[in-house]
Amino acid sequence: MLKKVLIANRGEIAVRVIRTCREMGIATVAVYSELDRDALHVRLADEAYALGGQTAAESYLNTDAILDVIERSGADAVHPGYGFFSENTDFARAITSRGVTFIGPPPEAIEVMGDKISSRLAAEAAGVSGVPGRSQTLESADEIVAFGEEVGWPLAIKAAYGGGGRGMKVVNGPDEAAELLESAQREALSYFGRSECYVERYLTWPRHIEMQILADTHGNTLWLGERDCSAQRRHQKLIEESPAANFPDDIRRAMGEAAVKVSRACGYVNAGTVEFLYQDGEFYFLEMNTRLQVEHPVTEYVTGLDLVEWQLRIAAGEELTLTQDTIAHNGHAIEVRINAEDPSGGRFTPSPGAITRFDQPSGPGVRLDAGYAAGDTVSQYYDNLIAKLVVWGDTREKARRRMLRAIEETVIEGVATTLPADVAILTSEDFVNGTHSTKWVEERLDLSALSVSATAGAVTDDERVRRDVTAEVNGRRVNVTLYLPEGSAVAAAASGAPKKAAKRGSQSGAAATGSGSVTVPMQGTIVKVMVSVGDTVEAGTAVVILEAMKMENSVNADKTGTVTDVKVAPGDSVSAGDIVVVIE
Ligand code: MV4
Repeated sequence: MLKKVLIANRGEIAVRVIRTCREMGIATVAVYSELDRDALHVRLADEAYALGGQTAAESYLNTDAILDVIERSGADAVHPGYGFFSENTDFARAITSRGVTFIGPPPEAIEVMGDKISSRLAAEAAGVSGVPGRSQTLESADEIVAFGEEVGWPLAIKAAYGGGGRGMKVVNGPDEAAELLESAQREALSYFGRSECYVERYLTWPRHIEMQILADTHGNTLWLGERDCSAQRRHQKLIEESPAANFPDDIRRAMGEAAVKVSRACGYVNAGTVEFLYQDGEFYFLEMNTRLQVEHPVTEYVTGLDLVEWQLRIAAGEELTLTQDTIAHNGHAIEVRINAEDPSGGRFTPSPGAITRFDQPSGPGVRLDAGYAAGDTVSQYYDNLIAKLVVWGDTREKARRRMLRAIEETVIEGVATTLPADVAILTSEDFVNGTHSTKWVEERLDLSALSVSATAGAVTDDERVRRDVTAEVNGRRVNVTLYLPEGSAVAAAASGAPKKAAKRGSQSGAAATGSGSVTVPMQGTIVKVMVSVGDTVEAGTAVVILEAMKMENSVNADKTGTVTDVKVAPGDSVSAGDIVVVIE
């Protein structure tokens, strides 16, 4: 078995991995950026090492710093979580060449599934079809027109080397083909560095259903059941569930077997997910996610398995002790993502800041995977997922009601959260009936009346005599407890960090007036520009959408006024601090 695992991640997924390691008696090594010195994953790990830096690029994506910590800590394996290094083959090869185990798939499997054309070809070779289309790069718009005449409209043009929802264009008829091909290629080049695109039929009301698989190094590959992730907005999932509603058993089995074929075709090992679009009783291969996913707990609830435990056991070379017909599929699980975002008016504006109060739900059938506790700060630099709330019930309706009860018990103050939007989804007729699709939140669900404000809770100010201080000794985190005279300057200084954080949070609730030169907080790509010169904007409204680290973030007006300059266009790359819009 593995002895010491370094978790190259932060937030709830780092906490999730640490928990299973502790249960298995495996030592854990956390790494942290300057902003995460006191983060929950750091507090829970056996050892923690500073990476330095604030942004992800400076810290959690700093290969040299992480390789150095691997060496210093003596970790024999690395769990990458999701995001960051989870699908980075250079990183996987770098650690493997040092004799350290990468807790994930072989790099070759990541590569095959890394682009749409090669993954589509691999799936097809295994007898699993994607959406009807052409598995070749488009050379001219005539090919689109010919394909449309053959199979009918609409069609989708997709980036061959893309991912997520970026760069997809819907072509409604032959006259749109040339212009949309050109813009799809231009966007593909700017997002992904390669302009190649291909075409397939466009499904107008699909559900996103994905199949969890587990594969060991002994040739055993099993499917564990599906997750319906159709409740999403701008390719950010909001709610996931298993089993999918109105999803027949024979289709489940066929999808499971298809997922196993795709996994085998790319030599997959470890936990993975095969994504499908499902419409009118047919499913189509979309892509494979070669990592543990955010929504894995719903599968854990219905199967009773610990997916992280199996990742670790598989990485250690163990053989699966399960067989396909002994895998349980009990009851129904639902997960809602609690993000630090303000869903008012359906806008989902990032709401970083200090969490001043966090009352966690509990009781029967409730699981909360949080990356933060009260007093912790959600930084603008990272994914703003605070926690995942997961419930189990023996039927879908019982799980849905249990989720509403658990949300009622949850109180988060200091930052706005997506919970009000989750309640709107869970209580809507389409969700109750299971008739929602991937386009439903954006096209049918009306969130315009939603209005929430980040309430800043009272900051407790009791002076304690005991002081717990975190120090770094040669870059390694150690906790020191000081007992100091009440009211002394040292005692006040030592208690400064949490109080400062709380004050920042309460200020962020108020709409402060800025300079009017709106800047982006991090490096990324502009995906949408919402204002033009001459528009009147109010402080707090989104002016551009910035994509960074696979997340779309809205960048907001910092004051009320008239737009006098727009410095960016969709597809532009920007660096932290770049001015995008000027308001006077
Ligand atoms: C599609 C589609 C309809 N027809 N392909 C968007 C993300 C990318 N990975 C694939 N996506 C889609 N591909 C065809 N031929 C609809 C989507 C889609 C979608 C897919 C999964 C989850 C959410 C989605 C939201 C909008 C569109």
